[in-house]
Amino acid sequence: MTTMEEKITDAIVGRFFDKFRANLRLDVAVVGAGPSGLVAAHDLAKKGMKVALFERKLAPGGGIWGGGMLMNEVVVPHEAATIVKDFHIQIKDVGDGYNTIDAVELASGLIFGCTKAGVSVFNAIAVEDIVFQSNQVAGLVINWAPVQKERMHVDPLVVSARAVLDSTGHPAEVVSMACRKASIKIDTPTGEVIGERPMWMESGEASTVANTKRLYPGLYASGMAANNASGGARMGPIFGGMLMSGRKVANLISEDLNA
Ligand code: 48F
Repeated sequence: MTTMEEKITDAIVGRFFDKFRANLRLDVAVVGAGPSGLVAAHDLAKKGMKVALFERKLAPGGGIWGGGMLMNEVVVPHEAATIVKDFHIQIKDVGDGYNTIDAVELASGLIFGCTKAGVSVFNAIAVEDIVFQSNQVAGLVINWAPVQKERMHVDPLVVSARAVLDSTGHPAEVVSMACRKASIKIDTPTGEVIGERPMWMESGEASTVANTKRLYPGLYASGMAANNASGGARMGPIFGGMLMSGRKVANLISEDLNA
């Protein structure tokens, strides 16, 4: 007879590996579950794409949870309110064109919206390299985050994807890795990662969306990763640019993949 212990372990192992196996060949692999990656993954899944999101930390949500300086409220301008409403997240008007959102509701609402839209979210998995074939970014090299953190000498595994989205926030890890390891020139004014500029909220909000684009065949960037790549300013706890960047990149990727 199967013991309860065997049943529980078998259920988890079986379900996890079914999920993992079903995501070895993707339309879009999203790296980083901050606001821009979560909106992008959600929108792409809603458009019928096969999407998986890989997040190094145990809890997806990126820089949302802590609001500004650990005060867990964030600000979103009116022009991004429709995106938030798509996720049934509550906003509160504070005048002058701005709204506040409870940071915990924003993070959890975006994550729940993603999974409900059909995105497979793999937390505690870090992306450590890209697949680069025939001059195209074609997938991700992944490993358990604790393996990376402990610097264990353990070989990774690989998933293939028609498009890779770098939504890793300030470090733009995937784009930087691609430039360094594949020696590619990306679609920025210098052909390289220019680096994030200091705080300028108004400029950073606009440049986050403007800098959201395809940087190389198969490689896209959103959110602060896009600003880092193209030299945009940081903007702190206002999240309109992040949410609109996620929506913009989802439209770009789906147009490219459906072309
Ligand atoms: O930084 P993050 O929230 O990304 P974002 O969408 O939003 C930026 C804002 O949170 C904030 C801001 C708002 O004005 O400036 O900073 O640009 O989330 C990025 C996520 O990517 C994960 C990281 O743990 C975080 O949750 N990440 C980074 N590198 C990797 C990764 C990696 N190599 N593999 C997997 N996940």
